[in-house]
Amino acid sequence: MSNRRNFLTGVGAIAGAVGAASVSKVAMAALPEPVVQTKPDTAGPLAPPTGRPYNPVVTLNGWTAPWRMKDGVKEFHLVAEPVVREMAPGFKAHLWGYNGQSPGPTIEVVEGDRVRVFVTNKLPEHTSIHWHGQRLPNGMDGVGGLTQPTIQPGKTFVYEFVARRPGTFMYHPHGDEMVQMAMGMMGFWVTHPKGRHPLIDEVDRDFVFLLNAYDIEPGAYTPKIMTMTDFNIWTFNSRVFPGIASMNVRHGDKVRIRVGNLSMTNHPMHLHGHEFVVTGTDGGPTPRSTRWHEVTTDIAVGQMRQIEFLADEEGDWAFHCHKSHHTMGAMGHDVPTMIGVDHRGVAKKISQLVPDYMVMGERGMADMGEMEMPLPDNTQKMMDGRGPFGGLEMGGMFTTVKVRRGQKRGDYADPGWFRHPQGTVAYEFGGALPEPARAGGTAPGKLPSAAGAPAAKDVEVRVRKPASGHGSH
Ligand SMILES: [Cu+2]
Repeated sequence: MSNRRNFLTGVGAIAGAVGAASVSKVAMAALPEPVVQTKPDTAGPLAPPTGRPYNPVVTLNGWTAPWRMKDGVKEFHLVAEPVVREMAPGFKAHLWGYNGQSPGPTIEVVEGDRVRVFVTNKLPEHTSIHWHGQRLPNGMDGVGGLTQPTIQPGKTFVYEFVARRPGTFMYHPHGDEMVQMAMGMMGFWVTHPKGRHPLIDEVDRDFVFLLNAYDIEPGAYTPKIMTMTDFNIWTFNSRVFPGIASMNVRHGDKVRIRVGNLSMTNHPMHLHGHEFVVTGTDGGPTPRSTRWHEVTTDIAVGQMRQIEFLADEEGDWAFHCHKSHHTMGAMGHDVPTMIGVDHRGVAKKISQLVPDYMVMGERGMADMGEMEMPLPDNTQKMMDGRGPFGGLEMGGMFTTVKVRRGQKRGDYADPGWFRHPQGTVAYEFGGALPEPARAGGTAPGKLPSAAGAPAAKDVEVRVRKPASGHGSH
């Protein structure tokens, strides 16, 4: 077990809290001890100590729940509880999650396993867990009020079913769902195939994470729970760049990345430098005839996609949501477009009155990533993270796939920034700049009028950056 794992066995005294549900006599026996993770680090793969073998996944800034084997049944214990999640260094959020973290631990089982999950509710309100995508008895589906009574605070329920089909799944509450998912309650579930599967290839690396979003005001610690679309913190597994771990692989590795979307909008996920195929959805593996190469795949709300590619180009390759405002951090929505506006005079006057005054975005917004504007405590910088060449100007759903020849098989350690071979980095041109030829000899800054046409009144259009009121992300 990786030494980065820091398991505390905090919640010991809940035996006897078994509540209303009585699934079987076995289920009424002592509960397995819940395992709690207090750090947001990426834990190494958890090789299965019992049960059938499989190639474990690695959860970005997360971990896999250990289990107890009891009479041939894999028993897990999830504790729904308030947690403190470090979203990035210097930025903590008060969320709800499972076993010390949001998202909760990844559950890994094998096709055909009988699984029993004890769910203890330590939240101030009722909850339930829905096992998204699973084939199971209706009464185990976890929809509060529809298929079971909700789990009241202090109570423990038992879910039990056979993991019937291999694939990529999620779990989340189905009781006060909008609030509880806005607070971070969710987790990943992987059912590995029990043997060779015609549509599931063996891979060298298998990463998983969830897309989620929060509305946390600068300086606040707790997400706003009534937000429907206007979220401002865009996360992989409740982490924002530069807090998101890189995916470190060996040159030549076959890599699988499984992504589930439990935010309230779609995310076109984009990989640099390689083409991938979508090999599975929450419905299972895709038929080979449906797979084509692409570099971006859109993941709608409530969907999962698993992508696969051969990591055969060395370097630090960006992997991010292609909605550009989803790779940025908490920002006010009322920043006007100031590009091209010279307000030095005004700024000077204001700064005599307000010493810290800064004008936002006079030359674009790139300056804002590095500027020393005072921020409230516990606020994510809007665009943070430094690379080997300077600021990355990314603050949300962004990470890298680091492909290295020197990476050992099975080694997930961060190799640091890529050292580019000499002569392979874009460089500044040092020669003289010729005047660009412009149609009709129009002066720079003016739109050329149609060739030959009499000079009509020029129409100038200015592009306005989306400011307030972009409610439909
Ligand atoms: Cu996005």
